[in-house]
Amino acid sequence: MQWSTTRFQIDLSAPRVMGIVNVTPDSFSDGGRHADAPAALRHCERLLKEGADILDIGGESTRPGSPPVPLAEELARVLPVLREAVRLGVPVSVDTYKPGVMQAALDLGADIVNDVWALRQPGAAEAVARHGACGVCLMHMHGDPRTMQSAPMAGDAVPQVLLFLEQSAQNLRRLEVEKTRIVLDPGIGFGKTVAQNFALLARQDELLAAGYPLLAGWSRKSSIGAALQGDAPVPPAAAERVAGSVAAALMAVERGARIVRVHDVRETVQALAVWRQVRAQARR
Ligand code: HH2
Repeated sequence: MQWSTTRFQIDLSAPRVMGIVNVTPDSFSDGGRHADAPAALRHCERLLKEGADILDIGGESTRPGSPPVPLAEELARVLPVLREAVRLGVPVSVDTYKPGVMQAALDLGADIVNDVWALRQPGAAEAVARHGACGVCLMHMHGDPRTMQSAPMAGDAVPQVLLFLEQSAQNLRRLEVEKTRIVLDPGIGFGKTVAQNFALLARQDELLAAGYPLLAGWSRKSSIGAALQGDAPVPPAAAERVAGSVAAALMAVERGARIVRVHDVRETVQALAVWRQVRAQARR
Protein backbone atom coordinates (compact mmCIF):
# COMPACT_ATOMS: atom_id res chain seq x y z
CA MET A 1 0.00 0.00 0.00
CA GLN A 2 1.41 3.40 -1.01
CA TRP A 3 0.33 7.03 -0.56
CA SER A 4 0.95 8.92 -3.81
CA THR A 5 2.08 12.46 -3.09
CA THR A 6 3.69 15.21 -5.14
CA ARG A 7 7.29 13.97 -4.91
CA PHE A 8 7.12 10.80 -2.83
CA GLN A 9 5.37 7.45 -3.00
CA ILE A 10 5.05 6.88 0.73
CA ASP A 11 5.31 3.20 1.56
CA LEU A 12 2.55 2.40 4.04
CA SER A 13 3.48 -1.23 4.52
CA ALA A 14 5.05 0.06 7.74
CA PRO A 15 3.29 2.67 9.90
CA ARG A 16 4.46 6.24 9.29
CA VAL A 17 4.87 9.05 11.78
CA MET A 18 3.68 12.53 10.80
CA GLY A 19 5.33 15.16 13.01
CA ILE A 20 3.24 18.23 13.88
CA VAL A 21 4.68 21.70 13.27
CA ASN A 22 2.25 24.38 14.45
CA VAL A 23 3.36 27.84 13.28
CA THR A 24 0.73 29.45 15.50
CA PRO A 25 0.58 31.56 18.65
CA ASP A 26 -2.38 29.61 20.06
CA SER A 27 -2.36 25.86 19.29
CA PHE A 28 -3.79 23.87 22.17
CA SER A 29 -0.63 22.04 23.12
CA ASP A 30 2.33 23.90 21.68
CA GLY A 31 0.97 27.33 20.72
CA GLY A 32 3.68 29.98 20.48
CA ARG A 33 6.60 27.55 20.73
CA HIS A 34 7.38 27.53 17.01
CA ALA A 35 5.52 30.67 15.98
CA ASP A 36 8.23 32.21 13.79
CA ALA A 37 9.86 30.63 10.76
CA PRO A 38 13.34 30.00 12.23
CA ALA A 39 11.86 28.33 15.34
CA ALA A 40 9.47 26.27 13.21
CA LEU A 41 12.33 25.13 10.97
CA ARG A 42 14.43 24.15 13.95
CA HIS A 43 11.45 22.14 15.13
CA CYS A 44 11.14 20.46 11.68
CA GLU A 45 14.80 19.45 11.87
CA ARG A 46 14.40 18.14 15.39
CA LEU A 47 11.36 16.04 14.43
CA LEU A 48 13.27 14.56 11.51
CA LYS A 49 16.18 13.61 13.77
CA GLU A 50 13.68 11.94 16.06
CA GLY A 51 12.40 9.83 13.17
CA ALA A 52 9.43 11.65 11.63
CA ASP A 53 8.52 10.35 8.16
CA ILE A 54 6.31 13.31 7.21
CA LEU A 55 6.14 16.93 8.43
CA ASP A 56 2.73 18.55 8.82
CA ILE A 57 2.91 22.34 8.87
CA GLY A 58 -0.09 24.40 9.95
CA GLY A 59 -0.74 28.10 10.51
CA GLU A 60 -4.20 28.12 12.10
CA SER A 61 -5.22 26.44 15.34
CA THR A 62 -8.35 24.29 15.26
CA ARG A 63 -8.68 24.13 19.02
CA PRO A 64 -12.27 24.60 20.21
CA GLY A 65 -13.24 28.27 20.05
CA SER A 66 -10.19 29.34 18.05
CA PRO A 67 -10.69 32.43 15.89
CA PRO A 68 -10.30 32.05 12.11
CA VAL A 69 -7.00 33.40 10.78
CA PRO A 70 -7.18 35.70 7.71
CA LEU A 71 -5.70 34.26 4.51
CA ALA A 72 -2.83 36.78 4.36
CA GLU A 73 -1.84 36.02 7.95
CA GLU A 74 -1.89 32.25 7.43
CA LEU A 75 0.20 32.61 4.26
CA ALA A 76 2.70 34.79 6.13
CA ARG A 77 3.00 32.13 8.84
CA VAL A 78 3.36 28.98 6.77
CA LEU A 79 4.98 29.89 3.44
CA PRO A 80 8.45 30.83 4.81
CA VAL A 81 8.49 27.52 6.69
CA LEU A 82 7.22 25.44 3.77
CA ARG A 83 9.74 27.02 1.39
CA GLU A 84 12.60 25.61 3.48
CA ALA A 85 10.88 22.44 4.70
CA VAL A 86 10.47 21.09 1.16
CA ARG A 87 14.28 20.95 0.98
CA LEU A 88 14.60 18.60 3.95
CA GLY A 89 14.15 15.40 1.92
CA VAL A 90 10.84 14.17 3.39
CA PRO A 91 7.22 14.61 2.38
CA VAL A 92 5.80 17.91 3.59
CA SER A 93 2.11 18.36 4.31
CA VAL A 94 0.21 21.62 4.76
CA ASP A 95 -2.54 21.60 7.38
CA THR A 96 -5.10 24.04 6.03
CA TYR A 97 -8.70 24.31 4.85
CA LYS A 98 -8.16 27.43 2.75
CA PRO A 99 -7.81 26.86 -1.00
CA GLY A 100 -5.55 29.93 -1.25
CA VAL A 101 -3.09 28.41 1.22
CA MET A 102 -3.32 25.00 -0.48
CA GLN A 103 -2.52 26.54 -3.85
CA ALA A 104 0.41 28.59 -2.57
CA ALA A 105 1.82 25.62 -0.65
CA LEU A 106 1.49 23.32 -3.66
CA ASP A 107 3.18 25.98 -5.81
CA LEU A 108 6.14 25.80 -3.39
CA GLY A 109 6.29 22.02 -3.82
CA ALA A 110 4.30 20.76 -0.82
CA ASP A 111 3.50 17.06 -1.09
CA ILE A 112 0.25 16.68 0.83
CA VAL A 113 -2.84 18.74 1.69
CA ASN A 114 -4.18 17.86 5.15
CA ASP A 115 -7.64 19.37 5.57
CA VAL A 116 -9.69 19.11 8.76
CA TRP A 117 -12.69 20.28 6.67
CA ALA A 118 -12.20 17.43 4.15
CA LEU A 119 -12.09 19.93 1.26
CA ARG A 120 -15.58 21.28 1.97
CA GLN A 121 -14.58 24.94 1.57
CA PRO A 122 -15.47 26.25 -1.92
CA GLY A 123 -12.56 25.73 -4.31
CA ALA A 124 -10.57 23.40 -2.04
CA ALA A 125 -11.36 20.12 -3.81
CA GLU A 126 -10.67 21.79 -7.16
CA ALA A 127 -7.27 23.05 -5.95
CA VAL A 128 -6.27 19.49 -5.02
CA ALA A 129 -7.73 17.97 -8.19
CA ARG A 130 -6.10 20.58 -10.43
CA HIS A 131 -2.68 19.89 -8.97
CA GLY A 132 -2.89 16.34 -10.24
CA ALA A 133 -0.36 14.69 -7.93
CA CYS A 134 -0.44 15.84 -4.31
CA GLY A 135 -1.55 13.53 -1.55
CA VAL A 136 -4.60 14.51 0.49
CA CYS A 137 -5.88 13.69 3.96
CA LEU A 138 -9.65 14.05 4.39
CA MET A 139 -10.69 14.42 8.03
CA HIS A 140 -14.11 14.16 9.65
CA MET A 141 -15.28 17.11 11.73
CA HIS A 142 -18.73 17.59 13.20
CA GLY A 143 -19.76 21.26 13.31
CA ASP A 144 -16.93 23.78 13.25
CA PRO A 145 -14.17 24.70 15.70
CA ARG A 146 -16.33 27.42 17.29
CA THR A 147 -19.21 25.08 18.14
CA MET A 148 -17.87 21.55 18.06
CA GLN A 149 -17.38 21.07 21.79
CA SER A 150 -20.67 22.64 22.84
CA ALA A 151 -22.71 20.62 20.33
CA PRO A 152 -20.99 17.27 19.72
CA MET A 153 -22.39 14.52 17.51
CA ALA A 154 -25.34 12.46 18.69
CA GLY A 155 -25.59 8.67 18.57
CA ASP A 156 -23.13 6.11 17.32
CA ALA A 157 -20.27 8.08 15.77
CA VAL A 158 -18.66 5.18 13.94
CA PRO A 159 -21.14 4.65 11.06
CA GLN A 160 -21.65 8.41 10.71
CA VAL A 161 -17.93 9.07 10.42
CA LEU A 162 -17.54 6.17 8.00
CA LEU A 163 -20.33 7.48 5.75
CA PHE A 164 -18.92 11.00 5.78
CA LEU A 165 -15.41 9.80 4.92
CA GLU A 166 -16.68 7.52 2.14
CA GLN A 167 -18.68 10.35 0.61
CA SER A 168 -15.80 12.81 0.90
CA ALA A 169 -13.51 10.38 -0.91
CA GLN A 170 -16.14 9.72 -3.58
CA ASN A 171 -16.59 13.45 -4.19
CA LEU A 172 -12.88 13.76 -4.80
CA ARG A 173 -12.77 10.66 -7.00
CA ARG A 174 -15.46 12.30 -9.14
CA LEU A 175 -12.94 15.08 -9.82
CA GLU A 176 -10.61 12.35 -11.10
CA VAL A 177 -8.30 12.29 -8.12
CA GLU A 178 -6.73 8.84 -8.01
CA LYS A 179 -7.53 6.64 -5.07
CA THR A 180 -3.86 6.24 -4.15
CA ARG A 181 -3.64 9.98 -3.36
CA ILE A 182 -6.31 9.80 -0.64
CA VAL A 183 -5.99 9.05 3.09
CA LEU A 184 -8.90 9.26 5.56
CA ASP A 185 -8.95 10.42 9.19
CA PRO A 186 -11.79 10.05 11.74
CA GLY A 187 -10.90 13.44 13.28
CA ILE A 188 -10.38 12.58 16.92
CA GLY A 189 -11.79 15.34 19.14
CA PHE A 190 -13.51 17.28 16.38
CA GLY A 191 -17.11 17.51 17.62
CA LYS A 192 -17.14 14.11 19.33
CA THR A 193 -17.60 13.13 22.95
CA VAL A 194 -14.85 11.31 24.82
CA ALA A 195 -16.81 8.05 24.52
CA GLN A 196 -17.32 8.58 20.78
CA ASN A 197 -13.59 9.20 20.29
CA PHE A 198 -12.69 5.99 22.08
CA ALA A 199 -15.38 4.09 20.15
CA LEU A 200 -13.68 5.29 16.95
CA LEU A 201 -10.47 3.67 18.20
CA ALA A 202 -12.04 0.51 19.60
CA ARG A 203 -13.95 -0.05 16.33
CA GLN A 204 -11.42 1.42 13.92
CA ASP A 205 -11.72 -1.74 11.79
CA GLU A 206 -15.18 -0.51 10.72
CA LEU A 207 -13.56 2.62 9.24
CA LEU A 208 -11.04 0.51 7.34
CA ALA A 209 -14.00 -0.87 5.40
CA ALA A 210 -13.91 2.36 3.34
CA GLY A 211 -10.86 0.88 1.62
CA TYR A 212 -8.45 3.79 2.17
CA PRO A 213 -5.42 4.11 4.45
CA LEU A 214 -6.30 5.67 7.80
CA LEU A 215 -4.49 8.46 9.63
CA ALA A 216 -5.05 8.81 13.39
CA GLY A 217 -4.47 12.01 15.35
CA TRP A 218 -4.70 11.34 19.08
CA SER A 219 -1.72 13.38 20.15
CA ARG A 220 -2.28 15.17 23.48
CA LYS A 221 -6.01 15.56 22.75
CA SER A 222 -8.59 16.23 25.43
CA SER A 223 -9.87 12.63 25.31
CA ILE A 224 -6.42 11.52 26.43
CA GLY A 225 -6.62 14.16 29.17
CA ALA A 226 -10.04 12.81 30.20
CA ALA A 227 -8.71 9.26 30.37
CA LEU A 228 -5.81 10.38 32.56
CA GLN A 229 -7.77 12.69 34.86
CA GLY A 230 -8.93 10.13 37.41
CA ASP A 231 -10.09 11.94 40.56
CA ALA A 232 -8.11 15.12 39.85
CA PRO A 233 -10.15 18.35 39.58
CA VAL A 234 -8.76 19.08 36.11
CA PRO A 235 -7.18 16.92 33.41
CA PRO A 236 -3.40 16.99 33.02
CA ALA A 237 -2.03 19.76 30.79
CA ALA A 238 -1.45 18.83 27.14
CA ALA A 239 2.30 18.40 27.60
CA GLU A 240 1.63 15.88 30.39
CA ARG A 241 -0.35 13.57 28.11
CA VAL A 242 2.58 12.08 26.20
CA ALA A 243 2.48 8.47 27.44
CA GLY A 244 -1.30 8.34 27.04
CA SER A 245 -0.95 9.71 23.51
CA VAL A 246 1.68 7.15 22.59
CA ALA A 247 -0.58 4.37 23.89
CA ALA A 248 -3.44 5.61 21.70
CA ALA A 249 -1.18 5.93 18.65
CA LEU A 250 0.07 2.40 19.17
CA MET A 251 -3.44 1.01 19.52
CA ALA A 252 -4.48 2.88 16.39
CA VAL A 253 -1.60 1.28 14.49
CA GLU A 254 -2.40 -2.15 15.95
CA ARG A 255 -5.96 -1.68 14.68
CA GLY A 256 -4.80 -0.79 11.18
CA ALA A 257 -3.97 2.94 11.03
CA ARG A 258 -1.10 3.60 8.59
CA ILE A 259 -0.10 7.10 9.70
CA VAL A 260 -0.10 8.66 13.15
CA ARG A 261 -0.01 12.45 13.52
CA VAL A 262 1.93 13.28 16.67
CA HIS A 263 3.72 16.00 18.62
CA ASP A 264 6.00 13.53 20.44
CA VAL A 265 7.87 11.92 17.59
CA ARG A 266 10.73 10.37 19.56
CA GLU A 267 8.43 8.56 22.00
CA THR A 268 6.08 7.37 19.25
CA VAL A 269 8.93 6.10 17.08
CA GLN A 270 10.25 4.11 20.07
CA ALA A 271 6.86 2.55 20.73
CA LEU A 272 6.49 1.61 17.07
CA ALA A 273 9.95 0.03 17.03
CA VAL A 274 8.82 -2.34 19.77
CA TRP A 275 5.52 -2.95 17.98
CA ARG A 276 7.45 -3.88 14.82
CA GLN A 277 9.55 -6.46 16.67
CA VAL A 278 6.43 -8.12 18.01
CA ARG A 279 4.81 -8.08 14.57
CA ALA A 280 7.85 -9.64 12.97
CA GLN A 281 7.67 -12.59 15.34
CA ALA A 282 3.91 -12.98 15.04
CA ARG A 283 4.14 -13.50 11.29
CA ARG A 284 6.45 -16.55 11.54
N1 HH2 B 1 -5.78 17.53 14.68
C1 HH2 B 1 -5.41 18.82 14.78
C2 HH2 B 1 -5.05 19.54 13.65
N2 HH2 B 1 -5.00 18.96 12.43
N3 HH2 B 1 -5.29 17.05 11.08
C3 HH2 B 1 -5.63 15.75 10.96
N4 HH2 B 1 -5.58 15.15 9.76
N5 HH2 B 1 -6.01 15.01 12.06
C4 HH2 B 1 -6.09 15.54 13.30
O1 HH2 B 1 -6.48 14.82 14.25
C5 HH2 B 1 -5.75 16.92 13.45
C6 HH2 B 1 -5.33 17.65 12.31
C7 HH2 B 1 -5.40 19.47 16.11
O2 HH2 B 1 -4.16 19.28 16.74
P1 HH2 B 1 -2.98 20.36 16.77
O3 HH2 B 1 -2.51 20.66 15.38
O4 HH2 B 1 -1.93 19.94 17.69
O5 HH2 B 1 -3.64 21.62 17.45
P2 HH2 B 1 -4.14 23.02 16.90
O6 HH2 B 1 -5.22 22.74 15.91
O7 HH2 B 1 -4.63 23.74 18.13
O8 HH2 B 1 -2.99 23.70 16.22
